[in-house]
Amino acid sequence: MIKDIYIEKIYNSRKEPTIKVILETEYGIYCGEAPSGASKSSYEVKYKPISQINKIYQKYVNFFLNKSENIVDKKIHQIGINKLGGNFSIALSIAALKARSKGNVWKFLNPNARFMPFPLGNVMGQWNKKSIQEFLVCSKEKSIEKCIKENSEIHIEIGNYLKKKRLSKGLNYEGAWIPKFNDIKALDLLSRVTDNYNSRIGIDIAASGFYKNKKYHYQGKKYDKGDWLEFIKDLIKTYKLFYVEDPFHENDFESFEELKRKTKCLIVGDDLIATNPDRIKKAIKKINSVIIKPNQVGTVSKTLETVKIANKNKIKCIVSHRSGETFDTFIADLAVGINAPLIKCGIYGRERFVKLERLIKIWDSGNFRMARI
Ligand code: 2PG
Ligand code: MG
Repeated sequence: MIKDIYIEKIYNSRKEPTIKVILETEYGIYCGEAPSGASKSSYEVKYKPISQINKIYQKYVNFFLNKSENIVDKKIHQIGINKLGGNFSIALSIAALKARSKGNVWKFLNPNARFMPFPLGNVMGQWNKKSIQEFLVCSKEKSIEKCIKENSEIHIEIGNYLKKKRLSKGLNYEGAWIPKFNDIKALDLLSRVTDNYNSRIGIDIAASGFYKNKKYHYQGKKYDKGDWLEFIKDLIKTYKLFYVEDPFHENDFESFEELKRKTKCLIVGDDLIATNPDRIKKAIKKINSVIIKPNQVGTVSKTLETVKIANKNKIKCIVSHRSGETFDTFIADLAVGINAPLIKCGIYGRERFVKLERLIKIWDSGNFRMARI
């Protein structure tokens, strides 16, 4: 039973204001926090400005007070996420699930969960919308602690190299190094470094960011969709990529399908699906993996609907952080509880690391082994 609800303005890793919802129940106090994206899909639910949240809270808080935490998501959908705002909805929904599970979300979602997702770490990245957005590593070690350690070592080694050569522009939103050189050089460096580790390379192209007038405007050149597909296929082959996220713009289901047919790589839909059950229904047999970001769709129950459709259709779920993150560790529990083979939550920065720490804690609490990808 929800005895009281409070809201608090907090700041995400980008120092933007966001919202924390605090639920007081008969079993204790549970919180949920709303992260925020920078490169968003147009199919995501919309956030309300923080200045309006207090008014929304006043208007709707009575719908939830003295009700069971079990019906929070149902009530959110009755009211409508467009009225509550995606930020208020997701923070409330996460807090309610934590209350339902008395803080042990992964166990509540799946008491028999035994597999630990492999962490995908952001090592390099750009923020100019004309290049590949993220260069990722994923250790193949046999325990979560070893995987985290190896991802961190690669992050440190790349950082040291860039700083020594004066080729670093600092860190981006996800705590990854921004190199002063182009994507091909970044991939060359990453593959040289990872050769000495038990690791794999992935990228998030976030291709919607540079798709305009039916062409991909990439590093001074224009590609039509056929040429672009060949370019990505070559990258996968040359750099032995195991993971490619959003290689095409958010409406091009067909190219995702074609690329999936032509390679063994994980072809991952992020902006394409926006964690939306209706969008994943359209992507069956077209992608082999999907990004799961609960704040894209506004409630945990809608997120789990998308996961269910993905699992039924052998689409792998990759739980992911947002570029503007909070200290909430919910996505770590979610990844374990839904049996996700991968979790993308960065390497560097406290908001990222608390999620990895939570995974270590879960690992230590039971009999886990690393997932099968
Ligand atoms: C992505 C993310 C997370 P954002 O595209 O996958 O790294 O970025 O949260 O800005 O959408
Ligand atoms: Mg992405």
